[in-house]
Amino acid sequence: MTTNQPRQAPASLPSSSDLYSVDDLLSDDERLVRDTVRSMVRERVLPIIGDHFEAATFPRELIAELAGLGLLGMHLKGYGCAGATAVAYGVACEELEAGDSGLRSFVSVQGSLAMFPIRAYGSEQQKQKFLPEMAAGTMVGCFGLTEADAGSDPTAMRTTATRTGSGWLLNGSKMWITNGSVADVAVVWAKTDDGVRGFLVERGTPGFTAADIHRKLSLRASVTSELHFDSVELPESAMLPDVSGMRGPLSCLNEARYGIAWGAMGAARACFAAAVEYGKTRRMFDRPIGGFQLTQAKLATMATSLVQGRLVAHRLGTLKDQGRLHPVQVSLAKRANVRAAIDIAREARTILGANGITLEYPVVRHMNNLESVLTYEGTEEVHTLILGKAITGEDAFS
Ligand code: TGC
Ligand code: FAD
Repeated sequence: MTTNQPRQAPASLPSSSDLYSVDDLLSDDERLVRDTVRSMVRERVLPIIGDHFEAATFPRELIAELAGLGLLGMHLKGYGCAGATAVAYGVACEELEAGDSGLRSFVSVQGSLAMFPIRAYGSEQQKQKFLPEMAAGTMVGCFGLTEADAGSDPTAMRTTATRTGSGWLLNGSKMWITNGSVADVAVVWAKTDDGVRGFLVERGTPGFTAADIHRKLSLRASVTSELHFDSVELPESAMLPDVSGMRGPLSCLNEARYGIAWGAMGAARACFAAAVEYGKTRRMFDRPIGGFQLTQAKLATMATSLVQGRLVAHRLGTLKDQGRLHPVQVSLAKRANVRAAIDIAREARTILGANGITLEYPVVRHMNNLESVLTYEGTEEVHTLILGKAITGEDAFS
């Protein structure tokens, strides 16, 4: 049978890092965020981040730049915050984490874990005092939920706040706290007679100390600390008035996990791009290693996971912007995208051979960082069980 239909030329193929043109789903404003953050990362982060990772230091000089781009608390409204869409916030996380997970962590903790609870549950006075400065980067925040013996199960926390005549007495300690020793204000979750409550503890408050955790082999360009509270006296006004119970801290985690679902794809994209480039230029057995079928199979699987993860992140953002996001959907995306990213990073590492273990290339840095990302904000296993509970109705935690 013949047909008179004219033959159409196939559409041109987008770049290998965005084979499904997921970026076409972005609005003009979101594309501007992508381009601005991407060029900041290229010009200001990539030249220095390997050295910071090696020295185990956080590039504090970047805080003002992150603030200048409106990235601190960017998805919050009012009080000096940018009020951007959830998708724009996600895009920023993806671009930042293409630089380093430590940079995205800083922004996640500041905006989603420290500023969000103040915005959502703080008094007007707390919002006025902290949020504009935190958005401007002149005040840094941290989030203290985890304790040495209360990680996946934060309800086991031992930190307590007891009422005094004029306020509260805080006792206990927190472990693995991002930005802990650089923070001007710590959002600390503690047990009270009225359930778990959040407290704003300012640096320099007598009895409050922070000590950095050393010898980390992951997330080295990020500060991680222990916080200690030894009979810390707090005024009544230090308590977040509008939330009690585990809903308080767990609702903050939704915000940060959301950013991680996007961010992990940035780290994955950077690893994939490094592997593609290396595959084209590295020659072995008289040909580029990208010409070997085994290398192509690796790259094909990586490219597919990247498309899938970025589509999931974008859909998650759309649901959030529509006010239809359920925490289980966040768990699905955090779990799936971090797993995809770590698999991509490990596979990219193999393509780079011995060069893959050095800081001359970004891959092993991302790969090691992603070990933390897999664990924090709910381990892979915790998110598996959250999904399992949603699917079956059976709660594996209790
Ligand atoms: P359950 O005791 O049943 O629930 C308690 C209350 O909380 C509510 N809730 C949530 N609300 C909002 N969003 C969520 N995602 C929520 N999950 C639970 C729940 O409705 C209930 O409310 P109410 O009013 O009825 O009392 O707790 P659960 O069984 O749901 O949760 C158990 C489990 C294991 C899932 C939870 O404890 C958990 O997520 N554990 C993981 C702990 C974790 O992720 N820690 C992260 C610490 S912060 C961090 O890692 C920062 S890294 C930062 C960086 O550098 O980027
Ligand atoms: P555990 O809870 O002891 O888990 C150990 C293992 O047991 C994991 O594989 C876990 O999945 C598994 N496991 C536990 N329970 C179950 C179960 N019911 N079923 C199956 N398996 C289970 N916390 C903060 O509060 N603020 C921060 O800013 C912060 N920043 C961090 C930064 C870094 C670099 C890191 C590494 C951690 C950070 N954390 C922070 C802590 C992080 O949230 C915890 O490490 C995480 O919640 C896991 O707790 P854990 O390390 O005590 O592991």
